[in-house]
Amino acid sequence: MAEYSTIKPLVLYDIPSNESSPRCWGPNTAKTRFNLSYKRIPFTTQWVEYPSIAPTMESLGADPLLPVAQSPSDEPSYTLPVIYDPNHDKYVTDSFAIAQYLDSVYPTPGRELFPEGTAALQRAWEAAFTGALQKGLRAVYAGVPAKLNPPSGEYFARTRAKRFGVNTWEEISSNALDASDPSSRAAHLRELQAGLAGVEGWLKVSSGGGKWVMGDHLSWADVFLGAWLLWFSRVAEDWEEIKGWHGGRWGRFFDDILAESDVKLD
Ligand SMILES: N[C@@H](CCC(=O)N[C@@H](CS)C(=O)NCC(=O)O)C(=O)O
Repeated sequence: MAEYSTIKPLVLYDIPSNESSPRCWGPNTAKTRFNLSYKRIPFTTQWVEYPSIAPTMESLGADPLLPVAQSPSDEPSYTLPVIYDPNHDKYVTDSFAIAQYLDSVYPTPGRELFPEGTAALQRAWEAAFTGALQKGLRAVYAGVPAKLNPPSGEYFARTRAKRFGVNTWEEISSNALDASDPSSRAAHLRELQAGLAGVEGWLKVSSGGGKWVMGDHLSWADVFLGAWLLWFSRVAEDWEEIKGWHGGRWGRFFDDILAESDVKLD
């Protein structure tokens, strides 16, 4: 494997939780964290609170996320992760584009995130995976604001309530996590479990019985799943239960990808 210990460290822009260590928690920035760690590319983290993402990225000259990377009706918007590569004086936005950039500029033979010819299929994996879990995600989202610093917590609750089409965040959080409403909480968890059952079915037909989506080769598709598991582990009140589902597959997968990536959590 190529050795990158002598290059200038890249900068990963990430959103902090309100815990001192680790501070990382979000699924999108975690993908890049896994990628950099797995490829053994040195990096430092620059923490940015949600309301500061757009002004900070605009002032740095980083690109907004283009609508095509989201849905056709969306406006361009500033999102994290963004990386800055001082070795090429370049900012890159969007976890998928960053992974492709890293594969092309820092090839690491044997640790390619996109083995030849697999990028389109891996893009499709993202869509299928996100679609499969979408309905149960309220159980995870509900735990986020309490994990963030006040400016980010307030921003997250306000913007995500709008995205879910509800007036106040309490409609999300009480639906999903109010222990006095067990059926509602259970309903969201069961949706999540059903979504993960679908993903488990895909993993079961992976070649040669290897533990990764592509058998023995860890790729972007695994990082996508691993980053979501990191998110669940950091914010979902029910993580202990979730990681035991499907014969303990999710807990095992999470431990495996943390170890294989040697992920720098910060
Ligand atoms: N497809 C993008 C999605 C990035 C994204 O949505 N990031 C969230 C943080 S998890 C964000 O920065 N949101 C900004 C906002 O809500 O204003 C990627 O994978 O990088």
